[in-house]
Amino acid sequence: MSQQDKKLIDGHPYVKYTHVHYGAEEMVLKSKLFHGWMDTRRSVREFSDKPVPKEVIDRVILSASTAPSGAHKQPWTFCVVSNPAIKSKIREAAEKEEYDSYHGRMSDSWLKDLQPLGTDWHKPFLETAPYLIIVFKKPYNIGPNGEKLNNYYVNESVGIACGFLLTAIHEAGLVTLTHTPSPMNFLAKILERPGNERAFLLLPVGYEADEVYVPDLSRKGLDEVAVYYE
Ligand code: IYR
Repeated sequence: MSQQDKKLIDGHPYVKYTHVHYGAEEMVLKSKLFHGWMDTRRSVREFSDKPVPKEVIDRVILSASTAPSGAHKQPWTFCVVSNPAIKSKIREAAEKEEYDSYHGRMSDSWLKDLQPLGTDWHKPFLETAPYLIIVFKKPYNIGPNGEKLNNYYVNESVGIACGFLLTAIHEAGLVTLTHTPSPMNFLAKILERPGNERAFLLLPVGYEADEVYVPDLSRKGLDEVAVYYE
């Protein structure tokens, strides 16, 4: 980047920014193709144990970490588990919580809503998938003197990063599942995370198993999800 592309504004460094521009037709086509591609993404609960190149995991995490965040604090940590013993520990703890959820903690209407998805407390994918990515949010950072430095819009920021992560995983030709065992504080314990990290989402990542069926669902149409004020 040449010198004239950078300048100080109010004493802070800025760089010149221009985004790529398309003609209207190409823009419509690109947005159409992207929607079509994103609409092929599905949550998958049965995984193959086929190995995945680690660099793909590194890259999807880097893509997730490009998400905007409150005051650019990037209040997230992505823990990547491929160690079979740790995966087993996570499965055991998650299934214990899920068993209790499915046998009393979840309401009847919640269980009824989940019936078409065929979920239950068994979570074999926690051992089968070659990688588990556990996303932690950081409500605060710890300063040099041990003081708490609050982050901002942490749920929004980490939620957006997870959206980017799902998109990057799909783009790489891999599948995942947004798994939210509840409560999920066992994850910070097993992974020995520092006190300022809270588990946010667990994503098994890999290839789908042979012959996987997913619920035959359709997505809401534009008229159901968007309201235009013209
Ligand atoms: N966390 C549980 C239950 C569950 C809840 C919802 I809402 C889902 O869309 C799917 C599952 C589980 O992972 O089985």
